This record gives sequence, structure tokens and C-alpha cells, in this order.
Amino acid sequence: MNDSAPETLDIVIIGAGFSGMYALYRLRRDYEVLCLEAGDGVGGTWYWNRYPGARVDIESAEYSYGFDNDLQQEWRWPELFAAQPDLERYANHVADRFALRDRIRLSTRVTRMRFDESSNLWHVWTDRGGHLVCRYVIAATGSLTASNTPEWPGRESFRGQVLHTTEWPREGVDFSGKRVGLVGTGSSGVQAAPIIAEQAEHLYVFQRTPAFSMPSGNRPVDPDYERDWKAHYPERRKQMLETYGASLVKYPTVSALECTKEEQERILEAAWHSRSAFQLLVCFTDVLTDMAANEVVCDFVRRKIRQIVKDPQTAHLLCPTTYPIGGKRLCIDNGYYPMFNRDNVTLVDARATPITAFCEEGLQTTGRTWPLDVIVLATGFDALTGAMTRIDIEGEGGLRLQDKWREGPTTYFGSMVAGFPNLFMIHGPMTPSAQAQMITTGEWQVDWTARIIDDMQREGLTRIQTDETAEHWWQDELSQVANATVHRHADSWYRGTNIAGKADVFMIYVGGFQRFAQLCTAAVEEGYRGFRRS
Ligand code: NA7
Repeated sequence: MNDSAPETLDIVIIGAGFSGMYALYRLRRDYEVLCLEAGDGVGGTWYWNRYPGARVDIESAEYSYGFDNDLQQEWRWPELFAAQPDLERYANHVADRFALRDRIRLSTRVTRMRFDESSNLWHVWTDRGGHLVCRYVIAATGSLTASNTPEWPGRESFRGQVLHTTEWPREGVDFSGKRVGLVGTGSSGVQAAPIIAEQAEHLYVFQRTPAFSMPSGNRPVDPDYERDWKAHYPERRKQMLETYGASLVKYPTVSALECTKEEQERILEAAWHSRSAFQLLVCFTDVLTDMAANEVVCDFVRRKIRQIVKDPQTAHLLCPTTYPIGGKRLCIDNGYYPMFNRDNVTLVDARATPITAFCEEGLQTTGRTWPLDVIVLATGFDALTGAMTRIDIEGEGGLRLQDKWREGPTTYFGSMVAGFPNLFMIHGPMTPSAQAQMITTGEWQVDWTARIIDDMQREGLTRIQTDETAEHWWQDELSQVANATVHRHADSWYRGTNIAGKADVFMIYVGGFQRFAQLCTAAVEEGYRGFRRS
């Protein structure tokens, strides 16, 4: 398309991940909708993150669509925690089963958007020369989309291969006989490392900050478990939405500080062996709200690490001591700590001797040169805001989103931004995001957004926006609940502190999904409080 003949639509959805695909399904009945996707396939996070060991850390019975009962009855998850290939297969199945593909344009990245105030329409431009005009844009761009690559010099001089976990080659990578350097020990690094170690001649794990990790307890799905879920899906989906994390984990009743040492130990052991991810964070009522209670769990995990890892120096280095457990995302692993007992694995302290450059042979730290054949960057994401700020978005009066968010994101419910009418985000910054199960909560946010658009249509309105008063109110609510938790004591992508120069602002709503949903619903039902419609 060229500029003289833009394509006209009601709604443009950005992203064909799980939320974008559901938005397309939900809205295409009543509107002209097109979904633009940068990748050459659907699935979003589960399209891009195809590194070895990539696997969801929430049970798949929960982490799956609930909008169509036939779908959840028919689909079979082979494992309790689905691996990336199964999640991608599921995304493709949904695209086919609900005939979504004809409205998804793949390999099409949105590069620029501008709101035309005279017509209340968005202009959207793509990297393929496309120009679209639409009433609404729904950005389902994902929390973890824009990858973070350290800016070490000398990359072109390195003789080997450099890979990033989030841009993994579709054909896979053969590590046999290779010396591999893995940088980063967040969820991606912790999942990838044990698989790479099985193949590589030698794996060097470059750790800047040790992770807290818990064994996942992944296993093939038991037929009784599957039958039980399928018999109760509709009511369980409803129950999930009434919980803190949109997940049916066992929520605790007892404070760590009220237990005897023996009781603490019994509860912690049960959580560790529960074969249910994240149980450590909810084994006491106050793990995420009280530093002393949190330390009880930290101490337990450090003792586990020292029991599992035979070399005392490696074990010592693997023990996190500088931040509370759960303050940043707890990792869920499949053999991470035992892997350090292998002869072909070395832990490198990239805190004491930081990486300074790529060099011809491999990586250069302040201490020495590490000869490598492959460098795997598991260095995370410019999370939550990165996917949006990498698009040049111009709202009212020439206001640019990158500028507006320079000191951190401002939003109303993580959905709208003052100055950017008719633009909605799903899982935007300041939503519960990864603190709640994201497929189910994405569906909920899409339904809430669709309802707003339906109301606009029915009432003959063409412009909806929020204002700074509403944004301040949401910021206050978010800060109040965040300040009551341990999250402020950990550097992480939740706060933007993983990216050099990014504003240090807590960006996730940790007041619980249930409360988030109640507040969103009430605002709409009580006269569109915090919105202006015209
Ligand atoms: P994370 O959790 O942000 O982890 C990134 C890791 O990369 C972390 O260990 C970082 O250390 C490390 N890192 C980043 N830059 C560097 C440099 N320059 N040198 C050494 N080490 C570095 O990203 P993931 O992809 O693992 O996981 C993201 C989410 O996906 C996860 O939370 C789940 O929700 C799923 P640092 O801790 O900053 O010292």
C-alpha cells in the first residue's frame, strides 16, 4: 500500500500472540479487524522463545484459553508444564480452528502510529510499506517482547556464533563438541543451561546475580488429572479469576513468623517437593510482604543449594544473598542446581569480573579471556514498556509515547495512556502482567476492552481517552500495593533496573488480579470513571 491509498479498518490489533489472537476472535464478528504480527508465525512469546528448555512455568491446564469449552475439552497437553513446541502447536491450532489466519498479516512490524485529532482515527505504518487507518488500535504487544542485548564492543571480531534466547533459530542449534558461554541466569538461562550442558563439550555459565530456582516437578499429564480438569473446566476458569494470580495454587493460611522452626521446615520441605511451581512463594502468608518471613524461605533455598551442589565454592556463588526470594521472578527449573555437579560445567562470577567485550576467541572479562565457540545471551528484555516505546507513537498535539514515558510509564489500568485516545493495551505496563496467569487474564482484558468498544459503537461515539488525574490515581493504587511487598528490595525487569538508563519505577500491579478486575469493571460500570468519551 502507498500513502495515497491507506487501508481502512475499524480496529488494528498489534501482535498475534495469545492475547492478540483472542482479541481478533472476539472482535472480528462485529468489526473490520486486522492483526499485524512481526513474526512469520503466530504465538508471540511462544513463537520467539524457542531456546532449548523453553517451557511455561504455570500448569498448562490453567495456562490455556478458556473462551471455548470445546477447545479446552479437545486439546491434550502432553506434559504438566508445556514445552515451547507444544505451546506453538497450540497457538497454530487455535489460529486454524477459529479461522483467524485470513485476518492476520505475518512478517509485518508496526513501525509508526499517529493519531489524527480531526477525524479521531489512528494512522498505522508498517515495515512493509503498509499504511492503515482505523478507529481503534489494540496493542497486544506482550510484556517480554523487546530483547535486551548488552552493548559490549567487538561482536564482529568474535569468530563463533552469538545467539539470543529470544531470537533462536527455528532449525535449532547443535552444541556437540562446542565450548558454550551462557550469559544470564534468569528464567531463560536457568531453563536452557541443563539442556545445553548435556550436549556441549563445556558450558560456562556467566552469572552476575544468582537466581532463586525451584524444581518444576514437570511430568507427563496423568489421565485422571486431565479428566478431572476437563470435568470442571468452566467453574475452575471462573474460580481462577477470583484469585490473586488467576491460578488455583494452594493459598497459605499461616505466617512464617508464627511457626516453630520444625513447622517451618515441614511446610518448606512440602513446598519444595510439591511438584507445583511457585509453591515456595505461597507457603506462608507473608513471604512476599515481610522481609523476615521472606528470609526464612531464602535460608531454606540456600541450604538446598549447598546440599545439591558438591563444590562448596560453586554452591556459595549460587546462593542469592542480596535480594528477597520472589522480589524478582522465581525461576522454575529442570535440573539447574544438579547440573553444576557435571565435569563439563563451570560457573563464572560475572559480578566479581564483569564481561567487558566480545573478542576474537570468545568473551573478555576484567579477569581474563574465555575461549568459546558459541555465546548464548539469556540477558532478558526491555520488559513491559519496550515493545511500545520501540514503535514511534504520536498522540495528541504531537506527544510521543517515548517522551511521555521517559521517567517511567503512566497509564490508567495499564490499558490507556493520557494523550493517546482510542489506543488500548493488553498486558500493558501497570497491569498484573506476569504476576497473574497471562492467558486467562489476557482474555479478561480483551473482553473488558471489547465491551468498551461495543459501548462506543452503540452510543455513536468516536473518541475515548483517559486523563492525567486518572493516571495519578492508578499510579497511587499501584505504588501503595507495591510498597507493601518485598519487590522494591530487588532489581528486576519489574522495576526496569535490568536496563541501563531505564527509569527505576515499579511497573506491575501486585494488588492481585481479582482486585484489578474489580476496579476496571467498576470504573466502566460507574459512568466510565477516569475516561472521557465523545
Ligand atoms: P531476566 O530474568 O531479566 O534475566 C536476565 C539475566 O541476564 C539476569 O541474570 C541478568 O543479570 C543477566 N544479564 C543481563 N545483562 C547482563 C550483563 N551485561 N552481564 C551479565 N549478565 C547480564 O530475563 P529472562 O529472559 O531470563 O526471563 C524473563 C522472564 O521470562 C522471566 O522473569 C519469566 O517471567 C519468563 P542481573 O540479574 O541483571 O544481574
